[in-house]
Amino acid sequence: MFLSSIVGALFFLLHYASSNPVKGYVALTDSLSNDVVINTLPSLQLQKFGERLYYFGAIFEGNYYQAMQFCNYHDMQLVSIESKEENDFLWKHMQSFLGWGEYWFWTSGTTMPDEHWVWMSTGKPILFANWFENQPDNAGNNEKCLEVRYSHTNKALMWNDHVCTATKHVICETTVPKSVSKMITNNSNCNLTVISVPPQ
Ligand SMILES: [Ca+2]
Ligand SMILES: [Ca+2]
Repeated sequence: MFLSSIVGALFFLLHYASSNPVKGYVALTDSLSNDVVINTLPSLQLQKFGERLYYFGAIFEGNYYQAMQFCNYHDMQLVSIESKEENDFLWKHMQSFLGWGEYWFWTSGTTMPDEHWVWMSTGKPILFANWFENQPDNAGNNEKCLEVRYSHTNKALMWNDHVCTATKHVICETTVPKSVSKMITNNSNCNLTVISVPPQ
């Protein structure tokens, strides 16, 4: 009886570990309202690519405007993906903790206010792009914000225009290591919300 209980506990732990691929999370402390920061605890450590640092808000979910507020609050900017190398870096890093999941993330890309694609965080036009087939389609004449999709099979972040008020995860980036490092605290565990829908 005792032995079977031990075996059962081990089986549970193995199952739990295999179904929770997220590792290396750190907790952030926020004082924003729940409307702006929805369950930001915990998230990933900052990752370096060239002169940039990236924060993967795989726990945070909010609309485009809330995503921008979230990054700004942490002295960062909503991500602008300006090259294939940057797009590939983001995908490769996500692969290490998202595995076979599928997740949507907001970027700072938008067609507001004049129908031209720009990075809101930098004010620069979008030159490199990696759109899904048949995207951007500005469905309903109401898709003015740029989301990117992580999935294991695509081998790169794929892009789609979508409704700005939709809820997504977030990627932030910055070049200011000192101020960013102050917000990093302790390790913690978490569960991710799996999103698996085709682009609209
Ligand atoms: Ca960038
Ligand atoms: Ca679309």
